[in-house]
Amino acid sequence: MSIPSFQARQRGAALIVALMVFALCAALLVSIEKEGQLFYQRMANTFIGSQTYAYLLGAEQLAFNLLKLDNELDAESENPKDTLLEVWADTSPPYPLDGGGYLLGQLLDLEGRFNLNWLAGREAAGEGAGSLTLEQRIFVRLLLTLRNEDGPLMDRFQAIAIVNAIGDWIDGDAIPRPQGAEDLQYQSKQPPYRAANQLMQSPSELMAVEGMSWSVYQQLAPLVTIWPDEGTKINIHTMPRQLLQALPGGQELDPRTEADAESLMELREQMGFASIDEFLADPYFQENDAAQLREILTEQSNTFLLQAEASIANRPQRLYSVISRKGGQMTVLRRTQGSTL
Ligand SMILES: [Ca+2]
Ligand SMILES: [Ca+2]
Repeated sequence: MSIPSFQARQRGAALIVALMVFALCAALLVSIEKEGQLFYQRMANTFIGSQTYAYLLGAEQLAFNLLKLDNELDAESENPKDTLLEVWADTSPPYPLDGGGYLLGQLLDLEGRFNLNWLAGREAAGEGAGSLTLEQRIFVRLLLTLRNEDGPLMDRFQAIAIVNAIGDWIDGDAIPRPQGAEDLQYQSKQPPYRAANQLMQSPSELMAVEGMSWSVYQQLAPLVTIWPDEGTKINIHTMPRQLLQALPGGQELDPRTEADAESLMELREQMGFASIDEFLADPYFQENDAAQLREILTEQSNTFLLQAEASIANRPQRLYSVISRKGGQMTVLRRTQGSTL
């Protein structure tokens, strides 16, 4: 081995080591930059998320102010009402936010809906055991108004079965009603579960009840509620058309047609109803026991649902807040993000 060739090999080895060190440094730098970008992205996401949520809470405050204002106006009125012609019910266009985002919100009256927890009742023995209560008959009719392009989503037999299954779901006992469902039915499902045997805590519990399907639930969800938990009535000024179709009928279980309810809906949109008595005096209710219906109707509401959406950097977020204004005091009863209640 000659000395020059030994030196040349040494130089070669040093070059390889230098190249390896360079490659290692380059790989480290790329990795550090990637981590840095991820860190920056995470920080930006957190910041945008917090900022959007702050806007959504702002929408809640705005809703409080509108409901307070309405409460003050109602306090000065001789005939206080909560109607869809009032300011709180306005659907305002999206409010533009800095940087191209938007904020929008809508207040809905939950006391214009059917309260599912009404269905726990049973017709008193002696008045025809096994028959349905006034509220249960209204709910059967409401179920029969649900339709798709092929016609009604269910027949009367299925509607009564759902009403009884909901009653069993809520009532404290384990004795099934006719066509109802208690633990026995739910424990044979995969996975097995048990009946709640208490008042519903969310309308989405409906999906666990025997006989309920996704298509029925989707149509029913905007028509039903579980709030307020006491003193529930239906506001004649805000109830949806399907509920108006379901309201009259006495002992009958067929709902009125859309066309039947239309003239009353038009009257409400144009002039509003003067009072519950005037509303019930309409020939639409002639076959009914007006005194019995009057018991479950009201002209005022104190439980509302705010549906708000805010978007910054094309990342929309939603907030659903159930707001109570009992005694003029604003309280958030439930707040959920992303999905409906
Ligand atoms: Ca009002
Ligand atoms: Ca039960």
